[in-house]
Amino acid sequence: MTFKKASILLKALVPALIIGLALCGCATSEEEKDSRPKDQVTVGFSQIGAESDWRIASTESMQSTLTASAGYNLLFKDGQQKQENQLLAMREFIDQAVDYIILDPITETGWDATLREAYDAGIPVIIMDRRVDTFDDSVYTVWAGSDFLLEGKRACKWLRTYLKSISFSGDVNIIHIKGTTNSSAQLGRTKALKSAAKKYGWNILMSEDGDFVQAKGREIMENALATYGDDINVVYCENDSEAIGAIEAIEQSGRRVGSDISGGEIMILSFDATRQGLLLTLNGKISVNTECNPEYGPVCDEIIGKLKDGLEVPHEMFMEESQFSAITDIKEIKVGDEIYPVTMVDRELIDARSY
Ligand code: GYE
Repeated sequence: MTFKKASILLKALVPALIIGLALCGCATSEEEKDSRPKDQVTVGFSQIGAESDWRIASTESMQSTLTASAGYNLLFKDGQQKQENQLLAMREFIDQAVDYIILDPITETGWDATLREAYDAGIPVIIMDRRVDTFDDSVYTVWAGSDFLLEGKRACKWLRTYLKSISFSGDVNIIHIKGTTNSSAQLGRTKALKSAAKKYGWNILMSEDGDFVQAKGREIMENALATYGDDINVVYCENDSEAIGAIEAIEQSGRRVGSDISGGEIMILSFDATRQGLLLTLNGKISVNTECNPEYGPVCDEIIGKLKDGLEVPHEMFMEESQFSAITDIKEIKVGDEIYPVTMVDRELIDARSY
C-alpha cells in the first residue's frame, strides 16, 4: 500500500473509531463515579502483598472494617511485593475516580509522579504503615503508621538491659536478618541496631535482606550458622516471620534458642508480636518481641469519616505499640527520657489477640 492510500484509509477510519469508542460503553471516570450509589464511599486500597502474618492481619483489618454494610465499596489490589504493581493499581484507582486511595508503599521512594496525579485528580491519599519519601509532602493527605526507629531502639535497649542484668561480659555477636530493603520498617529497625551496636560494642557478623519472609529468614540463618557457627549468640530479626524461619534453622542445626546465651543458647529478638510470635515469646524462644500494630482498618475508617465531614486530620499519626517478653526481670526500659513498660506475655493475652 502506498503512503497516500494508507493515509486516506486512516482518515476514513479515525471518525469511525471515535464513534465506535463512544458507543462501546467505555465510561469515563466521571461517568463511572456518577453511576455509583451516592452514599457509598469508594476506596482503592493498594496493599504490598501477603509476605507475613502481619501483612495478612493488616489486609484483614481493612477488609473487615471498610465493608459494604459500613458504607464502603473497597477495591483491593495485592501488589505481590512489587512496586510496579502498586503503581499500576494507583493509576487504575485514579482512572476509576475513587473517592479515596489507601497506599501501603513497599519502599519509600518512587511515588512522586503517581501521588501528584492523584492529587491533581482531587483524590485524597492516605498512606498507611510505611512512609513515602516525596519531594512535596502535600501530595498525600495523611500518613498513619509506626515509629520504626523507636521500635528498634526499644528492642536494642531491652537487649542492653538484659545483658547488664545477667552481667554478661562476653562478645555480643549478632546475625541481623533485615526486612525488605528500603522499606520504612527496615530502615528504622536497622538504624537502631547499627547505632546500638556502635554505642555498646556489639558485633554485627552478618546483615542480610530476608524480605520479611519466613523462608528467607530460614535460609539466611542456615548460611549464618554454616559461616559463623558457635560464635553466634544473638539474632535480630526484623519481623516474626523471619524469626520463625531462623528458629527452624537453629533447631535443625542442633543448637537451642533461648535467653541463656552464657549457656550456649541463641537469643532471638523479633518485631510485630503476632499471635505466632507471641506464642514463641511465651515459650522463651523469642526473648523480646517489639509490637507493630497492623490494625489499620479502624484508623482509616476514622480518617475517612473526618475527611468526609470536612474536618482536619493531622498530617502524621502514630500507632500505639507495646513490647512483650516472658523474662520477668525486666519490667521497663528507658529510651531517651521516656520509660516504656515491658508487658509480660501470658496465655490470656495471646488468646485475646485476633491475628
Ligand atoms: O513488620 C512485617 C511486614 O511494614 C510494619 O511489613 C510492616 C512490616 C511488618 O511484612 O511483618
